Amino acid sequence: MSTPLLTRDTVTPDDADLRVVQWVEQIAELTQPDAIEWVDGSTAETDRLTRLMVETGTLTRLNPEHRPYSFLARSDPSDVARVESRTFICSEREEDAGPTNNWVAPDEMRATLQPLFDGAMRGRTMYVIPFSMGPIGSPLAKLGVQITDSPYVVVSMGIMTRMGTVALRQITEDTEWVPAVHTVGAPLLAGETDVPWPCSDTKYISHFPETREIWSHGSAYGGNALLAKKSFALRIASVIARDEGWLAEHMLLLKMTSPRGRVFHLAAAFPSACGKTNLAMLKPTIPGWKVETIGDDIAWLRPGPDGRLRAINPEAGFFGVAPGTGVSTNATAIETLWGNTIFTNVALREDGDVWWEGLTDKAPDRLTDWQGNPWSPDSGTTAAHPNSRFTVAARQCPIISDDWEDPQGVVIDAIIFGGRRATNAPLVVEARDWEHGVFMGATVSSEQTAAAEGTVGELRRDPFAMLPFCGYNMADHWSHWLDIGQELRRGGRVPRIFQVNWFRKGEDGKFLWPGFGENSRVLEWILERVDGRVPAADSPIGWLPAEDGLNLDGLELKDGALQQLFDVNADSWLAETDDTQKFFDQFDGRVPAAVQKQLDVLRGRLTASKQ
Ligand code: TSX
Ligand code: MN
Repeated sequence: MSTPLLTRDTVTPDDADLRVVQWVEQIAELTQPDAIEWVDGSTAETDRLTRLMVETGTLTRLNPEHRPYSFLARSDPSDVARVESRTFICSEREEDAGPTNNWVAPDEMRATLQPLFDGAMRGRTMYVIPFSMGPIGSPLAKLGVQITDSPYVVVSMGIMTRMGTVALRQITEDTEWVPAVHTVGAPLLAGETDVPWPCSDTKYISHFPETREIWSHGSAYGGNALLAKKSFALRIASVIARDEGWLAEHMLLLKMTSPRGRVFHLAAAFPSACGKTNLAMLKPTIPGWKVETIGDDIAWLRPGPDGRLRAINPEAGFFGVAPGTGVSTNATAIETLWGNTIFTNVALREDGDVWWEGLTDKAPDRLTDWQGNPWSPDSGTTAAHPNSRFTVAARQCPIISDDWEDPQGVVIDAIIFGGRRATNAPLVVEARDWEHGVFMGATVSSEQTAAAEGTVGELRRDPFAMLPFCGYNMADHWSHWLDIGQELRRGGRVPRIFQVNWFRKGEDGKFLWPGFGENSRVLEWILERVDGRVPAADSPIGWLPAEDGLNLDGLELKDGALQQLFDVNADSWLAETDDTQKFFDQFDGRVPAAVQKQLDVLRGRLTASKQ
């Protein structure tokens, strides 16, 4: 049954692919772990690892009466988020990474990483995690193997992916699989005691798009460490997708059923802090409509044999931001988190349950904050870290769609791009055609919300919400989208593209649109456009809802709010087009002509509208 390798603790599965076994041996030789464990994905294994982490202080078991099979992890205060400044795309040529990525030549990065990984796992167990992104055996799924020395990463990957023996069995002689090596970068000397959250100040999240490898050092947090997610399913997958003719996108997926029983599927891209998970779990306020969740973060989309665009959620769980998630903003997420959940950097209640800002209006008494200190509302800090998270299986979502694991994917009827914009961007606008939609994707932006990220109010460009996640030149990504449009056109079934903005403000600085469940009205309009059931009004920026086109039954908007939500001010839009041109100029002539033409046409229409 077992073939010992390197150390006596090692149990290599008999049927493991030889290339995987050899790679594991090679990484073990480099990183020098005390033991190797092949992860099988069983419940017994999860139980053993969580118990181990409770002993070492990495996890606190929550009160099972309130939150069964759930844990709180407190990270090191220096390791609380993805670090974009330490994320690298190591393509042979700098221009293939493009101006929006950190680029280092592959040889140079290998030379940097070699001494860092040398002996990095001393005193620790090396875990081998085979995983599938997408339903096991789906033609749209892809395989990977992550090596890590963090049991927290193992248990998290077990929630976020299809992990273990089922995935390893998919890897045979001629299967493509992506190797990902992760270390917290904190080797233990003999006799040295461990800390609850080992990590290192030397952080590298490195991607080699040409050889399709991922190497991550120094962090155990989120996307820095759960390499199946942003590193594989977006950065490496976007490169594979470009080469194979499909799309790996930062999009939620949802199914929506009309009162007449017509079923639609939507894919939507939003920058961070726009409430993607909230939209994926929307509770419609309009009667008769139903929303079901397929995914909240990543979509892989591919023109199918019938010419229609099909999509899967490659993930198996949600790694969602906790603060702001409450019964009034996302009751479905709250239901999803009933148990079997890992919470990271939230606050601990006296009764052994969790809390974060926005879970309830009022903080409970005697909280312990995310750093383990006593906390009260007048502490002057937040109880939960603003980037604190829940990690939970998607199947626990009460409105998970029955087709969320369809191996063929779901047919996409409409694609939505959003942003957080106080001005200019209307509540909803439809693109004139695919090229115009690609332009909308290329110009996605959000206004800065926190001074720490830059000047408040300044536009942060986030094309396709992919700025930190595209594994190749962003302008080439737009060309690839144009190519996909060509292919869909040949099949005769092109999804319609829309832009939405829930965050427009009036002169009083207040939000004009109530958002949340009321966004179902906007989705209804989008789907009725897809169905050809409602007229639209032409405007310089695309198709807007015609007079009375948007269903506002039972909704009280302030006087003038509707007009302001759809106002197109030619002068401020023209100023924005100047900014867009500057943004395009960054790409040294790689912006596709069809996208530049969209900008020129937009300027022409805006200028004409002033006459
Ligand atoms: O997630 C949000 N959505 C999408 C919901 C499906 N948020 C939270 C964003 C931070 C992650 C929103 N915030 C949305 C929204 O549609 N809209 C707003 C702005 C807003 C906030 C509060 C109110 C209204 C708008 N409150 C009242 O009107 C009372
Ligand atoms: Mn995301």
